[in-house]
Amino acid sequence: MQNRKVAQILYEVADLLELEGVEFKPRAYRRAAQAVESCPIPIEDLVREDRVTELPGVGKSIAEKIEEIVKTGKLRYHEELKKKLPIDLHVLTQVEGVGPKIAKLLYEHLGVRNLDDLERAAREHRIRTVPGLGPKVEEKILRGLAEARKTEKRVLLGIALPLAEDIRDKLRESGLFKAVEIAGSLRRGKETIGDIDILGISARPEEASDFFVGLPDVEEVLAKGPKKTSVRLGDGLQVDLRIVPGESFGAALQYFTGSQAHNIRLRERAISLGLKLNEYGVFKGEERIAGRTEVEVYHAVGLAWIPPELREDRGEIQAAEEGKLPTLVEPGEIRGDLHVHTDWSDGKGSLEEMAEAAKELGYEYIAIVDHFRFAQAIPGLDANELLRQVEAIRELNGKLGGFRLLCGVEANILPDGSIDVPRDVLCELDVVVAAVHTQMRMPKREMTKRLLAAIENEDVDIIAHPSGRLIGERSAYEVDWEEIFRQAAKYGTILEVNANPQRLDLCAEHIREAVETGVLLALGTDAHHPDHLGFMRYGVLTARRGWVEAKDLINTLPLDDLLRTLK
Ligand code: DGT
Ligand code: CA
Ligand code: CA
Repeated sequence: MQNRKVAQILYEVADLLELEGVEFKPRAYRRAAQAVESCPIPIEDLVREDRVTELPGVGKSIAEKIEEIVKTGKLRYHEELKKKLPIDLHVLTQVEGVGPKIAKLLYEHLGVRNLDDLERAAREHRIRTVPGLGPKVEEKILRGLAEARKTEKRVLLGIALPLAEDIRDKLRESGLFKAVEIAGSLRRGKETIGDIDILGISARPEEASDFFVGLPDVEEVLAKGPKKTSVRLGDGLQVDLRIVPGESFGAALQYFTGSQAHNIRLRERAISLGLKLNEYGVFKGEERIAGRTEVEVYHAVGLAWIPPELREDRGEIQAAEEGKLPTLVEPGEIRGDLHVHTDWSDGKGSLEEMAEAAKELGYEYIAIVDHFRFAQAIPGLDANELLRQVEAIRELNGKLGGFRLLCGVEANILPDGSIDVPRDVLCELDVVVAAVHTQMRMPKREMTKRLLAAIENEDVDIIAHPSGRLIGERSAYEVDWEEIFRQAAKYGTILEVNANPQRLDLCAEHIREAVETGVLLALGTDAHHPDHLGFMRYGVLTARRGWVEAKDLINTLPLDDLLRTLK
């Protein structure tokens, strides 16, 4: 999979163009980069099948550039741009506090080309000497560096999970294993993954590990043995396979699912009960009293089984002890997707195609919320086109059996907090989604005011991707979340959990705060292609990590109740 590498070059082209003061193009490159990065299909496959332009936001010209990168490993256009600014711009701007402009200043004044240079300059307090920067910027960069180092090599859940499931399924089909399960942060549904952990039971461990290292994705064998084998895949991701005895499988699954903080808490509890807990089982003296299944392990220490998504030492053990674990929302309870784009704006599927794909997933409805156009060069509908789309949707709904397309729009929240879609158009719609798409680096107080204005606007139903973050690319807006959640609860404005693996926005921690404040949530994939409807699972995992129950999510409502809630 070369998706990440291709995306990085495109992101860097966007930043370099922006520094040259080029308009609109940077946005186009960034959108293309996002599309490549979050595409579940290997980009080299799309190139081979001549399907690159199927990616949302990718036209002919950028498609040719993507082909060039896949075929030659680089892009001449990128190299040309880089001659003027020979630095690791993409890596540097991932550090919070370093935008393209600051990166350029740091290069010109201090010769900073990469993360190591940046770190040295910050530690030696040279950043504060650059005109226009200062001690505050320097401190922010130092903090940002620590974060960037931590996330540097992590992979998105949306990339790692399909890869891991593919490996798991191949191991299962080999006939060499009695059981195979995914453990680690992946099983907990974390938004980024350090490495993939897989557990198996096998009566033929040597053959089993031979089979594992022979899988087509494996590039390098890091360690090999009958108990533990580690490999590196083509795109750098590490996979650990541990083969454990059946009577310890549940205990090992518990241990290697983590989190480490949860495990430490659980072991303390075992000790306080006079028991010993480790990856081989729960022991009373020398006797193993549990270990074969996870349920057994939790019961042995007096707890109900705890869903993996909750295992972060955030109060789940106490909740299990008191019988107060939440009944987490299940994928099967989701009746529809509330954030879908079509080829009326920048999506790649028609209304019919998106509806068909949604019906196949067993949904009862989806909300069509194409972008409203706020600048000529950016794809989106104007008021008349939106009204025509409403007509088209109403007509199509007549032919879809029990299934229903909701008419909506993704309006822009302008810097002053107002919405750019005229009111007389809004009242024709079933659902109004609003989101920030421009001027994202506002000071905290102003950005909070901007979002609050949208929340208090009675025409707005849902605030989409409320924090604006792109994982590993762009940090969240600075916002007073407590205030946002309080007002959203008060005005009954719904906040989105955007299920696109690059966004997962709100994040799990904010989801939990929001729900505790009484905010209702809506799951939406932000699909720009029929295949993207499948992102829903990442949204559900993230919601579960935020302790979400069915009642907190409007996607679990039957159509009539949903429409009533949106009114
Ligand atoms: P990752 O890979 O960084 O996304 O996160 P994890 O949680 O998958 O971490 P990993 O792969 O290092 O280890 C898998 C699990 O094994 C971890 O969640 C908990 C358990 N584990 C690993 N090392 C330790 C340890 O030193 N103490 C305890 N209590 N548990 C550990
Ligand atoms: Ca792991
Ligand atoms: Ca591991």
